[in-house]
Parts: sequence; C-alpha cells; structure tokens
Amino acid sequence: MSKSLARVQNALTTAGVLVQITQTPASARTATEAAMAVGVGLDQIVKSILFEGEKGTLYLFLTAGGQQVDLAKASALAGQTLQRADAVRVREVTGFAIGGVAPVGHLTPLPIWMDPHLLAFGQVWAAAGTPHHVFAIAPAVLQGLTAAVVAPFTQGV
Ligand code: 5CA
Repeated sequence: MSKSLARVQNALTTAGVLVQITQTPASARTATEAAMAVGVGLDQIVKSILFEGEKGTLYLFLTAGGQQVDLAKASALAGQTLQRADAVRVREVTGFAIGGVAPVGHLTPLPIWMDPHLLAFGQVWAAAGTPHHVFAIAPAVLQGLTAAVVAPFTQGV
C-alpha cells in the first residue's frame, strides 16, 4: 500500500469514520475521470483544490466536480490574495501529488472550506491519496471530519 493511501486510511480510521477505500480500474486523476470510473455525476466528485496565500500558507477548498473556484471569493474567505499552489508546494504540505489529493491525512494541517453544492448529495466521492483510489462518504460526515467551513466560493453563485 502506498504511504499516501495508508495516511488517508489511518486518518479515517483514527477519526472513527468507517468507509471503504476503492481502487478504480481506470485513472481517477481528474474529477471527470473519477466520475466515469465510479459511475456518478460530476458534482458528486470532491475536488481538492489548493491555493497559496501571500505568506506561503496553503488553503484547501473542497468543491463539487462540476464547479469552478472563484478566486476573488476564495481570497475573501482566506482574508488575503490567493493564487493556485504549484505541484511542489502541494506535495510538500499535503504529502499528496495533484490528482490524488485527499481531503484528510495531510502532512501539515491546513484551513479547509467546503462548497455547499456537495451537501446536496447523500454521498460524495473523494480521492484517497492516489489517482487510483477514492472513497464514498456522506458530505456532512466529510465536513465534520475535515472541520471544513461551509461557505460559497464557486463561480456564478
Ligand atoms: N482524483 C481526482 C478526483 S477526486 C482529483 O484529485 N481531482 S481534483 O480536481 O481534486 O484534482 C485535480 C485538480 O488539480 C484539477 O482540477 C486541476 O485544476 C488541478 N491541477 C492540475 N495540475 C495542477 C498544477 N500543476 N498545479 C496546481 N493544480 C493543478
């Protein structure tokens, strides 16, 4: 088992959240691929998008697969101007490579926001640390697990 996958499994188990991590036969590196691999709608896939603040702090935005983060709204929530975090920073802070970033199990704890669109579903699917592993979870449980702040930050809301 990869270290990244094990970290996600441990984070879930430690929190007492019993979910099954599934290996996808095809790549689930993007939300579109994940939706096809799992056989659910795009908005049921949790995208984990990382932004970097002016002082190098990373912020995680969990959004529904079909939604786009509005940078101005995200910056307003963070209280500073944000830009996309590069792949090296993402790996440094979360321990995950882009395409497999999980909402839990980060090397360094970081502030997390959650898109209210995700709460419309009974279950959503998130990456489990690799581009080939996902897990299904009730969005309210995901919110509790990540201590994410639920707030709108997507385009067109
Ligand atoms: N495993 C899937 C579904 S759970 C997944 O991780 N999807 S994702 O949306 O959370 O991660 C892919 C996202 O990474 C894409 O939306 C894309 O915007 C972003 N991304 C891709 N390349 C880079 C890069 N070089 N730097 C920063 N972000 C990137």
